[in-house]
Amino acid sequence: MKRLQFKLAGGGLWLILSLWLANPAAADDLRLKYARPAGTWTEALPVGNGRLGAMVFGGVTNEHLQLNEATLWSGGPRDWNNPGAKEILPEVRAAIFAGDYVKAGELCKKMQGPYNESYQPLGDLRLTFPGGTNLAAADYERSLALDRAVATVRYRVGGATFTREVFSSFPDQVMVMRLTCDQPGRIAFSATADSLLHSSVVAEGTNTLVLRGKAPSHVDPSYLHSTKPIIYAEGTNAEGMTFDLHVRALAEGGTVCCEGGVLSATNANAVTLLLSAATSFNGPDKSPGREGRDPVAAAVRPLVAAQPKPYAKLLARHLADYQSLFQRVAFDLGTAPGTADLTTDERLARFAKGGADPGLTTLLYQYGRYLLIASSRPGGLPANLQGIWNDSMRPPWSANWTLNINAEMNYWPSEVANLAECHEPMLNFIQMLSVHGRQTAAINYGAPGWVAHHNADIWGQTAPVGDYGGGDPVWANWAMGGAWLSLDDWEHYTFGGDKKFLRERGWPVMKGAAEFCLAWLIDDGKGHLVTAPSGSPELGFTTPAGQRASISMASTMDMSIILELFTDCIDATRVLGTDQDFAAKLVAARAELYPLQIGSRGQIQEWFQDFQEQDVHHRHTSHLFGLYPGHEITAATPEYFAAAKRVLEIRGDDGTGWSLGWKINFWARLLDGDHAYRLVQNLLRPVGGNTRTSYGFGGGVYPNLFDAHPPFQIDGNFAFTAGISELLLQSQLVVKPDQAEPEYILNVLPALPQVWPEGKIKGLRARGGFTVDLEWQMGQMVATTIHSTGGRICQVRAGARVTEVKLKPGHSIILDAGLQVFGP
Ligand code: FUC
Repeated sequence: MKRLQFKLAGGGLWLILSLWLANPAAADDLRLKYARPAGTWTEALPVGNGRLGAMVFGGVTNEHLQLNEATLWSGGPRDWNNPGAKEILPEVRAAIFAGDYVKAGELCKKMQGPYNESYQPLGDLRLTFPGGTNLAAADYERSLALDRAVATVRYRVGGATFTREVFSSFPDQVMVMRLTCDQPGRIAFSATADSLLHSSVVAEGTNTLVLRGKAPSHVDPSYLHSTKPIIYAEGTNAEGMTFDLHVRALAEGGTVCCEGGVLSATNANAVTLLLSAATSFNGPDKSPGREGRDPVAAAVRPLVAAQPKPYAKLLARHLADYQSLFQRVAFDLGTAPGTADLTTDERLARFAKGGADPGLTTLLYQYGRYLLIASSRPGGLPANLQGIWNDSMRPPWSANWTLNINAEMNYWPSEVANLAECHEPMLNFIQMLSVHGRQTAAINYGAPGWVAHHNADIWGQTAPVGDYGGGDPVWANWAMGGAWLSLDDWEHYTFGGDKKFLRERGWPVMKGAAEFCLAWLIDDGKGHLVTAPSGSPELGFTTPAGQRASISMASTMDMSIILELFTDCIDATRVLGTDQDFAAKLVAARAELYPLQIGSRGQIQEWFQDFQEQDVHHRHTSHLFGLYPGHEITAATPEYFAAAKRVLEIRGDDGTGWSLGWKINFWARLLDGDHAYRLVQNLLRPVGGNTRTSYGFGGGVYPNLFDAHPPFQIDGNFAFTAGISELLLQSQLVVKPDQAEPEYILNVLPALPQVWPEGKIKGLRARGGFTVDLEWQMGQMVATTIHSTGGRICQVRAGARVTEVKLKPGHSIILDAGLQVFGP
């Protein structure tokens, strides 16, 4: 118990209250740990600072760090727009209105452009230690401390204990590996670096190894069967990103030398390795081969700055930075007896057999936050399909930003799980896409505003991919990428309440997306506005005539995204007091949008007609966009609410990793925590080493808790964290026509699963600039602490109880089980 002082709003009274203050979970609950070195990539442990990433294998005779730099991509800027598309568009629409959906799909292919480029691996650092393979190591442990963002390897050889610590520092922009032993003079290794990309290794001075290379000018997506998928442009001034990796050894005692491509240390007491890397990426509009920035200078700068800092200082700076983000949320569901001494893989196996382990849920929850901090930091790129971790030149789906669910999903936890700063890279990326997407809208469709389609890459691709006819329109021609992404700007505003952000950055992006949608919508001749062509990612249907097709009009996801966007835009104009004429257009159009339909099975229809889906268990559940992340389907619309539930019953509780993660969020919004928990169990299923691409079932987690689609895809990790948050706290805002200040509703413990009767979470964020701490016992809320940054009014709901709370900026209040102000 700790005594806390709270300033209560309203009366301006100071009350002294005794209450539980969430203690951060014990440090050991926040560790992934293993008794063996990683044998495979999905056993290795990820570290990252948003830009520099490593997978740490932790061997005894060899250490292997597989390395990434977030900006290292194939290709360069290019013209992906297709001026011929606008000639085809009327033909596509005519086919759709004639009911010839097969023909419409075929015609759509003519509106495509080139495929996007691929994220590339940087290289590998390999350390060989003396002693050979017969080295007998005891007490081996490999771990990742989520509260410190440090990967540690520790083992004993004879009487000597060796320790290796690895972290990636955001403040110093270097990766650091520290090798120590509790006996003097025992640190020795030889290190080499290599890359799958064209590269060479040189020594710089006596203590630095430099790997210098160049990326291909083009890499085909992994799913394309081509004879020459990887192309390098040869010659001076040729296209292709260049890169540098510098590895510098700083020894305490002993000697270090660098010769013949080998960096070695002998008889040292300790060695600190500093790793720095940079590419010639110079923004999405500059050729990285011809107008790139100098990667050498960019790699050397942080190295030189970090070198004089002692290891303890580098570590302290890293911890101060990382923990300022990570420690905002503490989460405790209790610990099951017998789990403390188990390794993470043992816990996964035990949980899969039905052994209770609430700590595994909190571990995976915090891992999602860890991974977002490690892969998405201000000034950098947003987390791609694999965050920043990738060891392949043809990673699954190019490790790009897939906009029909995956890229957005990556940012679902960012606001609610108190990492709004980590949302920044995505918000910047969206702004960049909005510029490129304006050209695509104009050139491809003759439309105002901006559009993005299914895939984006570092070059800001916004047009339909498919190499002018090779892509299936069910994904390639989906045109709602920009509209969906724009909702992130609104979400960022609703959580933080930053009107300046909304006015200067969010609103222009949202407005541009809405302008495109207004132009893209057409009259169906029956009193409704529809999108056409329109598909439902990435599922086809059978037409009434028995044909297989995928393109028609007004699929539910299109209409729900547009409804959400228009509503958010209308609200934004009220909040900002701007663009009243535009708002009036949106109000008028919104009233005519083709509405949700309930089909013959009592389900929300996926398409404008009650077509039969080609796969009833398909991983995408796009027609429930209005349930989550949208706000169209709530308990206040009981028929839709029931019909949404019916969709999930038909789709079932299996799926790929991200599909399972989405379903946790759906069931949370359906206020059914127990059903959501079934998905939690499925998502925690160990998939072992299975990395074979599956488009159907079998999602789960790898030994390192990376989400398995399979293969590895990080969105499921992020959806998990978002979904668990959503089970514990939901919030809405209501913007009334005549009020600039929205009203906020906080729903505490809306969908608590029965398996978590007791628990506490500190630091969740709610819309309106609130931060909320919750404690519950016997399945009932016992204390809710609400902190307000912006000083707003909110309505707090716990089951049937409702109360209104008025808080001044910076003030807090504690409510008891009856939602009464907790007082002495
Ligand atoms: C979409 C999904 C796949 C995968 C890929 C990255 O194409 O349908 O399942 O997640 O994106």
